[in-house]
Amino acid sequence: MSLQIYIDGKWYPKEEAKISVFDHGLLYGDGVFEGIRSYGGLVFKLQEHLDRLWESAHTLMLEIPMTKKEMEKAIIETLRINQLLDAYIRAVVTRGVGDLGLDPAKCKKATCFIITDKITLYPESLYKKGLSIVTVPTVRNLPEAINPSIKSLNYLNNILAKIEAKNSGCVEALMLNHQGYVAECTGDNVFMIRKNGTADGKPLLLTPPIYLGALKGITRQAIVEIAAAKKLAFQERILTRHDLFNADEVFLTGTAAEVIPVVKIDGRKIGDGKPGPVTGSLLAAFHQLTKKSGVRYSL
Ligand code: PXG
Repeated sequence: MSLQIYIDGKWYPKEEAKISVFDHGLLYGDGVFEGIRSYGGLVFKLQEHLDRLWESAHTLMLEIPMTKKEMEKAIIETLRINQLLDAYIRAVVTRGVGDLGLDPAKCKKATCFIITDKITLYPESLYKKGLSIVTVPTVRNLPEAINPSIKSLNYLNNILAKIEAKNSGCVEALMLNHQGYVAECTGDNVFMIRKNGTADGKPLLLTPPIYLGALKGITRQAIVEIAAAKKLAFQERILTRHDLFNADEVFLTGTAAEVIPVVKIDGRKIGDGKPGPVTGSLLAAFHQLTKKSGVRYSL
């Protein structure tokens, strides 16, 4: 059976799942989305993803034509119809069908669709060997322009950065903000570890504050909570490329990547050039969390 896609209350085979060319999500990138995962019949951090979707929509004055509970039901029903226990879930809300003008008031009702599919993971070798990333010239969107905390359908900023990374032979880009401070990657938040970073010589985990121009990542938050439970010292701190170059470990976090080590940035070796022990223990703890927490469903 073909993959079934939810659009505005009905399910369609993927070949027939279509939305209008007059939808402002397509014409202007006017809409919001979430990328969510389920692990063995548990939807990970579903409430947090729905909250972020609703917050992004609120800022855009985009009214989502269903409740969070209804969206939750629609997601779980879509997973069931497609018989998926381990899945990548994409929930999208667009401004809806309007005319060729910008005016969102011409769009009478938002369009909601949900795609659930098998997840395509980064190859296992990247977790074993670690990523090599590169700083790109395209800076992260200004918070005063398109705030990076809005998970909108306008991802051109990130796509340009991704193209620049790929042109340099890397799969991921390090993005700075307009002041030159580390912001995030194209679809992941960034962390670093100093192995003797605390006053008493213990490891210190650092990540840039959100206001410097990053998405408030749900995986980022999970890692911060895991660090607290492990009594690993953590601070949000303004970071430069110099700080990352001289870190003992660097890793990225995101729904797709989970926790992935970075071993080279702009040709500089990070630490000993191999994925580090703190990154490894955070990834293991994250895997544990995905196995035991989430919204449970059965097929
Ligand atoms: N920063 C940005 C810009 C993102 O888009 C993250 C950080 C990580 O957030 P979460 O909540 O997932 O921990 C994201 C999320 C993909 C893909 O297929 C990932 C995202 C968006 C679109 C596609 O890897 N990212």
